Amino acid sequence: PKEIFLKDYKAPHYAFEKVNLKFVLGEEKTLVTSNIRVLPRSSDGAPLILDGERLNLVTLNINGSPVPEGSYKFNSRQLNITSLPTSPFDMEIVTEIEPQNNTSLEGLYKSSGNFCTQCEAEGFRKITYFQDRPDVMSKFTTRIEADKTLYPVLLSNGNLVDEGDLADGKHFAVWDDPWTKPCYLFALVAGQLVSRDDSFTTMSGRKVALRIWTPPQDIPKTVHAMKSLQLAMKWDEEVFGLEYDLDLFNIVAVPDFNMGAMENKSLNIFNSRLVLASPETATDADYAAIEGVIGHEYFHNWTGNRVTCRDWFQLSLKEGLTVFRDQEFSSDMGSRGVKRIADVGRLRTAQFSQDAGPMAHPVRPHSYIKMDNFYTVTVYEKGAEVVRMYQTLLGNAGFRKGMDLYFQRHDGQAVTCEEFLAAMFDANNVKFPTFPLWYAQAGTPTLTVTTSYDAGAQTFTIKCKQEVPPTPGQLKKEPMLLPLAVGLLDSHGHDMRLTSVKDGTSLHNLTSVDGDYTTTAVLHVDKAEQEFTFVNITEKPVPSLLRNFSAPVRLVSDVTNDDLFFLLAHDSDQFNRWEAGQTLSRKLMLDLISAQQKGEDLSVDSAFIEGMRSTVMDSSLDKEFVAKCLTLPTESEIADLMDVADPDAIHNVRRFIIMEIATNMRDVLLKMVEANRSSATYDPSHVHRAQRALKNVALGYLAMLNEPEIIDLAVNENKNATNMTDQVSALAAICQNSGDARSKALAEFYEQWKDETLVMNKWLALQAMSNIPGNVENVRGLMEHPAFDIRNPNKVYSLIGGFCASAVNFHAKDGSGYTFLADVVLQLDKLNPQVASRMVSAFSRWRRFDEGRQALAKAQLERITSQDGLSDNVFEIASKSLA
Ligand code: HT7
Ligand code: ZN
Repeated sequence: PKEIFLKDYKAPHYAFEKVNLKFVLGEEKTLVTSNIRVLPRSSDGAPLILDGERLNLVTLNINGSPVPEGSYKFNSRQLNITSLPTSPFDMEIVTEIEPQNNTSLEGLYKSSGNFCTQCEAEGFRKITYFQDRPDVMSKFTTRIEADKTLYPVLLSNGNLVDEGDLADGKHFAVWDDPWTKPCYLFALVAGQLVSRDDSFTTMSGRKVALRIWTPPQDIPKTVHAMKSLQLAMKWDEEVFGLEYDLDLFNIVAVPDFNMGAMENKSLNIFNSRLVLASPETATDADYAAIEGVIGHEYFHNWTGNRVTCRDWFQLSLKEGLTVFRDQEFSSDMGSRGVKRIADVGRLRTAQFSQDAGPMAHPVRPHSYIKMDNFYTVTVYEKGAEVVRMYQTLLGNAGFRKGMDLYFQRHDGQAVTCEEFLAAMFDANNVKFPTFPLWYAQAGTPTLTVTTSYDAGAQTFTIKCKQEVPPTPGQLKKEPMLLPLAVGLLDSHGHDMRLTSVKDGTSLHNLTSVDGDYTTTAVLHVDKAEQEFTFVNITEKPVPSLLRNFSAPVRLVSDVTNDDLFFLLAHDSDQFNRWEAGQTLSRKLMLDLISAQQKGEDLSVDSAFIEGMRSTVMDSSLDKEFVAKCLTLPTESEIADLMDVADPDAIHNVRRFIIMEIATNMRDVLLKMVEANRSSATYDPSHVHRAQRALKNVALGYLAMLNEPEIIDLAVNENKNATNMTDQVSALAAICQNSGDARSKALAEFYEQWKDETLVMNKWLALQAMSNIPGNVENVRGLMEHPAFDIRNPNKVYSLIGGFCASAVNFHAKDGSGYTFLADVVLQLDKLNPQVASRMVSAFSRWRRFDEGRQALAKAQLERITSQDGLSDNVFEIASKSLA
């Protein structure tokens, strides 16, 4: 397979000014006619190279005449046309495709009988020959012809400009998109769909029609999605001054979709799981995800569509920025502190681990084999952290100035990350020379902080050491500017006033935005070693470091356990208050793991339990925040901190601590269950969601004790649940232990929900993630169950992805988990390489385990790479994992 490098980027020789597409949709063949107005960008007569895969070329004309045979050639990937005019010309290409046989779910394909498209990143080349790259931006008009009974609804980008009936029971529609766009934003949908219709009046008074399309039976489940869309449109106007730019915005929900959703211009296509929700079938987490992703795709209209990427290496330009925007949107709609905790949790569990493994890559990768493999937590989540750092460094108003300048300079263009950075810095008149390294250097920096107080001088000094670890292909790294937000707590737990800080020889005054004193200082750490001294500090403070997780680093500090308990009780920064508890938990878990490995008895310090108890009892705290504080770090977060990951020991210790908490706080936890039951009618608002979160963590902890009385309680919670959040949480609590109650609850749940495919995915995931020994056989069995379908990505993510998330069974010592995953990957690769490659990624951390497991995992990876006809997608991940 061919590797593509950022350094080789060259602008295209030809511009495509206007593209007229005609689709004649059929059951056997679909005919695609593409008429393109081509503008040569130089007079050098360079060949025009068009991308195309799995296409049957029918005709190729230039200015109305067939291109002679000697003037073009093609292979399975490209069509190369020579002897072209040097002035503007018209090119017509007719191709034939078979969407009904397209199981890769990219290009034009069928989902539940309806036609739909997915073109990002490089799917348009499966529809017709084209310069399939984001820096070729054109105006598109699309005519769709299809059988009227089978496909009554015909949609594409832009405005509907014509429609009507044709002979033989067919009809047509013509859509015109007035905005230029790259072909990855093209979309087409045809099928039996109905819409929920509503509207939004923009800040300049334009009425925009909003439509959410689903099969008829799902329409009642689109209320929340519509509300989320309206909130997102309003939020973008209020926070960024960005208004929607067409009179119609469509969303279509499809059941078969490789990722979450796609921001095609004015015709977003969504995985059904991120649109459809009712209290009975969707959890609070589903409701939150829908709000976030509806926002995310809508926000792309400006960050991604109006200003797009020059090439796919710049993906984070749109994705990092848009994730940041959706995180801010969700924070404003709910609890800012809890949202930050959830986002950092994901970053630390998934991205830090990617950054420490064989697939580590910078936010802007230097090379790829298959671009689909770079839609990663690094590009998305770490990319969002990079955007957040601009905001932390420049302040909210400075960040907004930068965004305004970015749109002023680049509306309608395809640009690079440098251009975003330049807009941010120019708008604020700053230069931070080491900041661009965040785009180029992979690996999570370690920031080591030591502190000292000088009572005589009344100064408090913070010494920082920054190291960026080596990653594949990048052995030496430079220090990069990272904002370190710091607060200092006095002995009462109050924030001290911070007036000035010395950085080397210069003294900086610290003020808040309104010129008053501040209680959080943002230190600019940009050297390998650096010292900052706060002056006028009248007593020894407890430092609160890296407030709100101000930079994506691993923080190592000399803060003591006593300091951590103090911060857990008092820090005004909600994130750091939670983080203090997590740091204590991480230390405890690592200590107990090493005790267990030495065969020693395990015990949990009473101070830890008391810290938990006082957090839970503090009625001034948000209940969702308390639920987060009660939740221990994930097994994979702990595995990452160990020299040799020991999945059994980690699991046993985590379970042991939960049982200790449940034993010692039994009464408190029972009270929490009693006091936080849902009312009969579901209320998705924050207060009610928070109650459910707390109740369900408590129930899960209690059920771990496996006492008959508590299992009865969980069984009742399951039976009497008035919403899916409570029902599935109670089911999960019961399923932690094997036995009759578990089998019965699973069987009843299946009977109740077998006709709701999205609920069935929860049922599959719950069983797949089980830590019950030997679960691999159950999962193999479930692959044959009617609730499973290997062609549906959601089902694969639930069952196979769920299985890989259970470290105990996936990493079973006998290698059964590894063999199972390799079997599935090879089967899946023939159908859907994108999904297969996401699954094979579960192997990528195999070197973190003991020698026995390493040998078993390596053997399976070798079995995969030696397979004939393996896709480039799976090859890239598997071979990089082995390298
Ligand atoms: N921009 C979208 C990316 C996407 C995608 C990429 C590869 C393969 C399939 C895909 N479906 C959607 C989604 C987003 O980040 O907004
Ligand atoms: Zn996106």
